[in-house]
Amino acid sequence: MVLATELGSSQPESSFDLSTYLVKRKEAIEVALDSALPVIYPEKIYEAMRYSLLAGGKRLRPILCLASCELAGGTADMAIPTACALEMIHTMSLIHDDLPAMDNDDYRRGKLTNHKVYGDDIAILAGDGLLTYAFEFIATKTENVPPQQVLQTIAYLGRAAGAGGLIGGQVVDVESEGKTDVSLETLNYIHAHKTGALLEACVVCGAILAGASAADLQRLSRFAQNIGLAFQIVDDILDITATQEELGKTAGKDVKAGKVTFPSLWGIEESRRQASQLVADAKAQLAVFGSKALPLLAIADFITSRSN
Ligand code: GRG
Repeated sequence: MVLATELGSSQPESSFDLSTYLVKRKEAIEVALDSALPVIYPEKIYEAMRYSLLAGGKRLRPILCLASCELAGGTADMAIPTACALEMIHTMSLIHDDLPAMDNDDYRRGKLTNHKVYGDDIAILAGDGLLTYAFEFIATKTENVPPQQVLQTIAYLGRAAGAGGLIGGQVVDVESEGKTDVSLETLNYIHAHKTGALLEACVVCGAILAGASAADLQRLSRFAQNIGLAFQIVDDILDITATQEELGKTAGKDVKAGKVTFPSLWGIEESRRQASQLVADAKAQLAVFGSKALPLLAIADFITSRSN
């Protein structure tokens, strides 16, 4: 297990250096993910799972989980197995999303997609392997957290990943494909579920592990719902404005597919304004936490300023 010192300690209250924080946290998460998933028999499946899990990415979800656990008075060590599990679930959703039956993408995180390297059959199974292992990992590796809080975390995550969360969002997305009359309400549903549900689970589960009160969980949930939507709006903008090299995946896919997105409904400038407003609303939810909220506040700002 990763030690608190390796995870980088909490920052001094007056200043907060987000880039150093993100680099340190990302390094610690890479180490934890690497040791979480050794290659054993049958090697092929573990190699395919590791191929995508260790392919980089911003590691935003585990970083949010650790930050939220600390905000709520816990330690990063308490949340590291859940943080790894969140990245496993996120990665499995990317593997399945990239399959020919879904988005049919050739590149992800700057590398060939899982099915391009291992074939559709193994890619499906690698996703399944990561999804199931995520829950096993939380249940078996979480230490120094009351069992009731671990159970609540597992239940929250199961709901977020399931038909009422990621899967539901993906289903409505798939059903909306090729339609030009997708409403803002439907678009909001898709993204609140497909992207927002897991981001919310990151923040809420971190705080559950720390034993946060129901009122604090509510505040953190509202914070995360807002940054989740802002994250997706920025994602849609970047699909138009960024290059394949910057994104590590095919750029301009939405326009090419004639997909209804936030910028296609609002234009880029208004989309940026909406994303900034959502981030401002998100940050307002954390006012009660004072300087303990500095990392989450800075991450919220990063969501609108990011370039990939
Ligand atoms: C969870 C059981 C289960 C099934 C998955 C395929 C599917 C169902 C859902 C699709 C979810 C999906 C791909 C949502 C898009 C989310 C999104 C904006 C991804 C990009 O996230 P980043 O930018 O990527 O954080 P990195 O690579 O940095 O981690």
